[in-house]
Amino acid sequence: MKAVVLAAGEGTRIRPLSTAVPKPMLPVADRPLAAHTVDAAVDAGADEIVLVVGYESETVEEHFGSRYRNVPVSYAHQTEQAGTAHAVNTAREHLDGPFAVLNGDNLYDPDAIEQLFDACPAVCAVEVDDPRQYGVLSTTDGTVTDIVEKPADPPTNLANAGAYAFPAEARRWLDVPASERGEHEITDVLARVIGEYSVTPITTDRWMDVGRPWELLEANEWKAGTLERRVDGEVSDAAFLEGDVIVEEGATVRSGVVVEGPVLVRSGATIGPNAYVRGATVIGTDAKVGHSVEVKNSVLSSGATVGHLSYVGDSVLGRNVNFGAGTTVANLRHDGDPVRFTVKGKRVSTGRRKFGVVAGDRVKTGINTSLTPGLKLDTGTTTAPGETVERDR
Ligand code: TTP
Repeated sequence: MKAVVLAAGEGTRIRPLSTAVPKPMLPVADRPLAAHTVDAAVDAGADEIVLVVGYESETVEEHFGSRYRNVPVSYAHQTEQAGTAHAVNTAREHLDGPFAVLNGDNLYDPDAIEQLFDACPAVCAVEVDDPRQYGVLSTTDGTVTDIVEKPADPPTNLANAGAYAFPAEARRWLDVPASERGEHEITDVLARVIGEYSVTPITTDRWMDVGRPWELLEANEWKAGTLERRVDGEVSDAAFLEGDVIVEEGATVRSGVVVEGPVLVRSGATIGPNAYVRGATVIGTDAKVGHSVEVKNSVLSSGATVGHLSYVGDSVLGRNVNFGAGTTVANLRHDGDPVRFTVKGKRVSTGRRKFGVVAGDRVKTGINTSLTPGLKLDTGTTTAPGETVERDR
C-alpha cells in the first residue's frame, strides 16, 4: 500500500521553532518528527511513500531523498495550505490503489499502523478522557458508523488519531467542499468512506499530535524513552552514565559528568567537565553543555551551547542558541498551576506543572539572565547581563 504522509504544514503554533525549520523536520530524539511517521509506514510494509510538502519543502526532500530505507519516495507539492483533503488531493496522480494517509507531525504506535494497513479500510482511534477537542468516532459491532468534529456531547471517547487506510475508490472523493473553518478536511473524505464501506477502528494506546512547543518536548520524552543504551562516543572514565544513555560516535562526555537516562548525546556534542544531564534529554548534534551546567528534560537543538554555571529544565532550545554563564531557567510556578504559554498571540495552559522556556534559533542570553516559566524568545533575541525576563520577546 502507498502511504501519503502530510508534511506541508507551516507549523504556526510551534513558532519560533518552525521559523526556519519546517515542523516535520524538528528534532524528536534521533530523527526528525516526520521520520517517525515515515518509519512507521515503512515498518508496516508501505511500498511507496508519497510526501506532501509545501513550506520549506527542500529540507524535507533533502532528508528523505528518492529512496528511504529502500522504499521509493515521491513528492507532491502543495502550494496553498488549504487543508488535509486538499493536501492528499495534490498527491492524487501518485495514487493507483488502496492508500494510507498519515500526518507527518503525529507520533503513532508502529504496531497500530501495521494493523491499519492490514485492516483497510480502517482508521486509528485513541481513547481519551475528554474527546471534545477531537473528531469523535462512533462504532457498532466493530465498524465505524460516524465521525463528528469537536462535539459538545461526544457519543464515545474514541478520538480520531489521524491515520487512515482508504480503498482505491476514495481517490475520487478527495475533492470535498471547504468546512466551516475554510479548509478541505480529510475527515470529510473519511465520512464518505464510512458511508460506503465497512471501516474498522484500530484502537491505539499511544498517539501524539505535535502542534505546540511543549508537545515537541513531550514527543522527545516519549521517543528518547524508547532508545536503548549505546556508547559509541568518547566517555571519560570519571563520568557516570546511568540508565539508557546513548552517546553517538563523535560525541564526548568529559570527567565529572553524571548523565541519567534516557538521554541522547548526538554526534559532535560535548558535555562537561562536571555537568549533570538528566532525562529525558536530547543534546543535539554539535551542541555543548559545559562546566557546572545542569540540563533536565530538555531538547538542545544542533549547535546550541550552554557553556557554564547554568540551569536548563523542561525547555526547548533552537539551533545555535547560546546561553551565557549563570543563565537560569525557572520551570515551576510558585502557585503550582500549569505553566502557560503564548500560542498565536493567546495565552494557553500547557497542562504541565513544569515547563521552562522555548528559545528560537540563535537566541543569546547575557550572563546571569533569569528566565521565567513559559517564556518564548523569538529567533535571534538577545538579553542583557543580569536581566530577569518575564515577558516574551
Ligand atoms: P495542522 O497541524 O493542522 O497544521 P500545521 O502543521 O500547519 O500547524 P499549525 O496549525 O501550527 O500552523 O496539520 C495537520 C497535518 O496536516 C500536518 O502534518 C500538516 C498537514 N497539512 C498539510 O500537509 N497541508 C495542509 O493544507 C494542512 C492544513 C495540513
